[in-house]
Amino acid sequence: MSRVVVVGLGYVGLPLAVRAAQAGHRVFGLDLDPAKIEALQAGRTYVEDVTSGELQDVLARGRLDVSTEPAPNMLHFDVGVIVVPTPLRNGEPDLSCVEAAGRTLGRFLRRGGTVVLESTTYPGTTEGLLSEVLEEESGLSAGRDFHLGFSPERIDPGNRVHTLVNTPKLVSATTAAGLTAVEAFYDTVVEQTVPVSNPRTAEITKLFENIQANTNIALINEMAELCRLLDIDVWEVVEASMTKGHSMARWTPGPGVGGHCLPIDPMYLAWLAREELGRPFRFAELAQQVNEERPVLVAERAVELVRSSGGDRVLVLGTAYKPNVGDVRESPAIGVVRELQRRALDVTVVDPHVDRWSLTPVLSLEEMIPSLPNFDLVVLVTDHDDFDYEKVVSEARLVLDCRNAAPASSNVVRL
Ligand code: SAJ
Repeated sequence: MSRVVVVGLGYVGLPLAVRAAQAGHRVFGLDLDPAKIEALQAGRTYVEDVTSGELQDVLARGRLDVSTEPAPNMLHFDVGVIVVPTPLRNGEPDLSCVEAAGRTLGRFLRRGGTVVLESTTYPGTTEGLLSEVLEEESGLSAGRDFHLGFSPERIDPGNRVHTLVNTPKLVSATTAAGLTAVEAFYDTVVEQTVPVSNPRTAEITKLFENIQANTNIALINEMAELCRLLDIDVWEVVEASMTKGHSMARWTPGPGVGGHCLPIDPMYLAWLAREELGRPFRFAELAQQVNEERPVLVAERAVELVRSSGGDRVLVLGTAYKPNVGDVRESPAIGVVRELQRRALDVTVVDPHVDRWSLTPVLSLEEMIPSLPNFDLVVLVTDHDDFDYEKVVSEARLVLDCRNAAPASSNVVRL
């Protein structure tokens, strides 16, 4: 059993902290957000992949403590894991959270300790910025006095098949002894660890995983627009291509790409390519451009449809960035709604998973069905399982379906 500190208790950090506690470690979870800590101390989860029961169990057994403030019992931690956001600021990497977390851990780091970064970032962050702040705060030397590594998170929010435990976990460290320490920790929390040569390799592998997704989504989005103009059903093209059975992966067109990963992470590598190599990383930039155009395209199609009906009232179904989650970060729905409002349309939204939404009036799921006839157009942006698509089509005047989720009908137009 080790003494483990997890810095950042979001949709990646909380599952890791709870899993480490379940595996028998003594875990101390840190998060700057008092609302998160208050919820956790009350035994309430806020992450789809951790149930309140699992949380309450490790709290009751004294395996997990959480706080907004570091505490003396963090001293001499065995393993410190940094799982904090790595957003963009004005289109450039913002590693301020990683630096702050590194400084916090550095103050409690002692000889023999291990620090692992999980946050997605450009190659060179672990051995550069993070190593520097840890050494400054601790007075120790990375690789000699403490171990330092990188292990990318691969959480797919809401995915019940591929979980933290059964998704192979890349592990890396700056030294062989460090790799042994990092591997030993993760071997207690996941089924399979996959060592790679060094942190830079692990950092860029994670970015490659998300860039290939973002690029493929941009490709199918571009295909969708071409097929529409050629009067070809792109969804039939997708399904037909899958019959090949090999060397094809199923990507589907949509209203854009949301979440705090796919629209963000590739730009870390695009920035590094320009900044350090003086050359663009074209696929990342092109995919970003294509995907960012989608919400505007949705709004343009919606305006055409509404104007032809002489109305202006639009109901948007789904504001989360993907089905069955409540996260609106970078959600395409935000771009769609803002563009519709810019075109002076009267927009209302429904999303039973999203608690905080301030851009428009909100209808509850219960209010939605009886209200449908009051709207000139329904735009299906996020295809939550909660929506009764048969009912929506039967009650709505007109539906613009961005997800191929509604049944075919004379009043349904596909994006
Ligand atoms: N989307 C499409 N078409 C698709 C797939 C997704 O339009 O075929 C859209 C979704 O609607 C959503 C966005 O892309 O708006 C991202 O959704 P996602 O489920 O593909 O990705 P995330 O952000 O939830 O999780 C991704 C996953 N990485 C990859 O798909 C390579 C997940 O496995 C990662 O662990 C996660 O990023 C991460 O944390 O990096």
